[in-house]
Amino acid sequence: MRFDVLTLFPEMFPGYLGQSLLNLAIQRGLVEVNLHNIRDWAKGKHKNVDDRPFGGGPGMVLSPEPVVECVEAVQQLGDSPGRVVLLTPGGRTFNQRVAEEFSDAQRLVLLCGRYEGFDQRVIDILQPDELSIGDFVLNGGEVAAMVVIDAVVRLVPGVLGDEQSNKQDSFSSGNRLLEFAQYTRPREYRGHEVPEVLLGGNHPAIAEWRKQNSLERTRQRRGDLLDQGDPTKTSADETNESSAVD
Ligand code: 6GU
Repeated sequence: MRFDVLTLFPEMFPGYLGQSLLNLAIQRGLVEVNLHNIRDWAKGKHKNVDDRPFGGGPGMVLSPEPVVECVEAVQQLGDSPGRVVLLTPGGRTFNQRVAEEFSDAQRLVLLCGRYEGFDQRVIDILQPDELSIGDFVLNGGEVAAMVVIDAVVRLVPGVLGDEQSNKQDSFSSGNRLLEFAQYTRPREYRGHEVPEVLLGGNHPAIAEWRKQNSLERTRQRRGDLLDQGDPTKTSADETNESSAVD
């Protein structure tokens, strides 16, 4: 899978991209991340990429020309154009469902904003998928782009090694339960003991303990996940079941 990241701050990425799982995926050729500096498409002596908003107000707005021209040039690279994703607090909220959908793509073009945002013509012309990572405001889309890459890369076949591991993840299709508590050695630490059932080899009992622990944690922390029906099924599963009965 190929990612192209368009940003005014490409230096923010190499530290993150060099990190273990992602670095390994890149080394194995499963994932490719190309960084592009929007400023390289700015014209004039000062290479300006932003300007004051028409109508007044604080901050600066990213100009349409360098952004649109950067996206168009980047789309010419590679075998086929990618899906354009613009990272903005005003976008639809990213979640595991969206990560699953993106992991089916061959190529994603991630457009990171700064300042007070993009000139609206960028959106009108490129018609990107506008995406937010949650209800809070970041200084720019770079960290959000890393979040999207991180979540999507885990779903690319071969990246995790064990293909089962992401199917069981919380929030993946078919699982709306939080993870159960995990323990390793020592058996006792500062008076806190590992639950007895995990120490014996009774695997059905261990599976039952883990299921109950997941349910209990989900009830305590994220009751909203349990209000949506069977937490081990997707809403699509439930729709199919009821139509099968009809
Ligand atoms: Cl994608 N960008 C910015 N600047 N802030 C955000 C965000 C994105 N998602 C949540 N907050």
